[in-house]
Amino acid sequence: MFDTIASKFSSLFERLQGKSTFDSNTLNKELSSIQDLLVDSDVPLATASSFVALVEKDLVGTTKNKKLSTAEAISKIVYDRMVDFLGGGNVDDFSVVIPSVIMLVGLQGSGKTTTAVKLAHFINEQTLKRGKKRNILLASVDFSRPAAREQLSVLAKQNNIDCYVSGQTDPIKAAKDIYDYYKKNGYELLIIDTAGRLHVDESLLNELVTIDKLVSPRYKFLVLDSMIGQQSMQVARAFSSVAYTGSILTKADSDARCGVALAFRYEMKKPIFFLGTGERCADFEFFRPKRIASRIIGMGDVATLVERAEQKISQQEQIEAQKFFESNKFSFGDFLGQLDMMSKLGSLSSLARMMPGFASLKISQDQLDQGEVESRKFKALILSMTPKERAFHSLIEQSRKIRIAKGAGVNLAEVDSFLRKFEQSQQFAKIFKKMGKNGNPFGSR
Ligand SMILES: Nc1nc2c(ncn2[C@@H]2O[C@H](COP(=O)(O)OP(=O)(O)OP(=O)(O)O)[C@@H](O)[C@H]2O)c(=O)[nH]1
Ligand SMILES: [Mg+2]
Repeated sequence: MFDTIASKFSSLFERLQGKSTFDSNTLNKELSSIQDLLVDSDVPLATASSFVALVEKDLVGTTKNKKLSTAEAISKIVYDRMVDFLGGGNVDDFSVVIPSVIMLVGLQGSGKTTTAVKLAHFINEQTLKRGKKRNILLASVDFSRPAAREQLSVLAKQNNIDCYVSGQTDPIKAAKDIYDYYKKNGYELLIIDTAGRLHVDESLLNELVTIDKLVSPRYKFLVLDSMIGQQSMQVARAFSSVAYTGSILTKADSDARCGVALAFRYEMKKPIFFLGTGERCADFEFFRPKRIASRIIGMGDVATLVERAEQKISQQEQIEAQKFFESNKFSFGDFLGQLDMMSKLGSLSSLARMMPGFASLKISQDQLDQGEVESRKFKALILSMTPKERAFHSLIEQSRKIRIAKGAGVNLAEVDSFLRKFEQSQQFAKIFKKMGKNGNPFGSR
């Protein structure tokens, strides 16, 4: 997510590091490279130049008032302005009012149907955390494709969410029928999926406005595909007649540039509520300007990583993980546990991208994929060991290595290399332990 721009910002900040002052020529050059990299990331020129003008203005005040070097000031100001452009630092998470109708609108293929189910699932998960349950109904008024309504009901069923398929034959009658069904059956929330078009046209907008009047949605979300780049602003403006509440950005997991996020918020002055980050139902998160700004400028997103860990890893597992790092005698069994825990958090590449400084390391997708393959191989190797071998790896002599290699479907050299890497990681554990005691892995200096 935002990989390209993150690595460009990282290179820019690296280049500036250590410089305490700039002559006006250099400064202008650096500011215009910020503008260029924004435009390359699909930010409309007008938005990018407003951004840079504000950075320049802030720079004068900050270097005068605070004891920051120009380079430090630029990275801080770029971050602060980015947060501001994305909606500000104190945006509250969306909290749905009950009862409500939520309507999703957007272009064909933008992700409305998938998002309808993701949103229902997300609200369910959030409510469950508070020990409650929400009664949610999904329904579609998309008559443009024969399989559209079927698609929603299949996805809803897979995720145990109620879905009503109206027997009516046109979107307007169906909307009325769906609304009556929602009311009669005491649902707390109705999420309506609508039809899309390749381009916004009058007939679609008229249809949406009529449905809007019939079902009185409290929230109308414009579902925007992050990949459509500069075209997104035309779409956002064209849908204005539906008076939508804000937007949901989808496909942010693709090599999405940040253009849509920055331009939408700045130009439309409406909030972005959520981010779709993958095809799975759980790939959905709140849009939080501070975290997104960190990702865009290559500072990582540890807050989201911690949140994910809290949601997906039990407290007991977290205590075990702590022990793992503190012990210098961890076994293959512990290692297996760590691999399982990592996979609960997401793919290696999605985790790596949230680490601060990742963008500046310039690790390629191929290298990350290779890491993913390696960790699967490690898992197969450990699973081919007996419990005794997992606890005492010094037992693993030649004949055992041959058996383990066969069991894991790898060659002998790979077993040797794995054992060597494991021993190295035990050395790391010693360093971590020391770090825990001294606060510095290299001892006191
Ligand atoms: N990678 C990724 N794919 C997504 C995301 N959201 C949706 N998709 C995919 O995008 C494609 C289109 O999604 P739909 O939900 O069918 O889009 P739609 O807006 O309902 O499309 P129409 O009904 O044709 O108007 C599907 O293959 C989805 O799996 C996302 O956040 N990330
Ligand atoms: Mg659809």
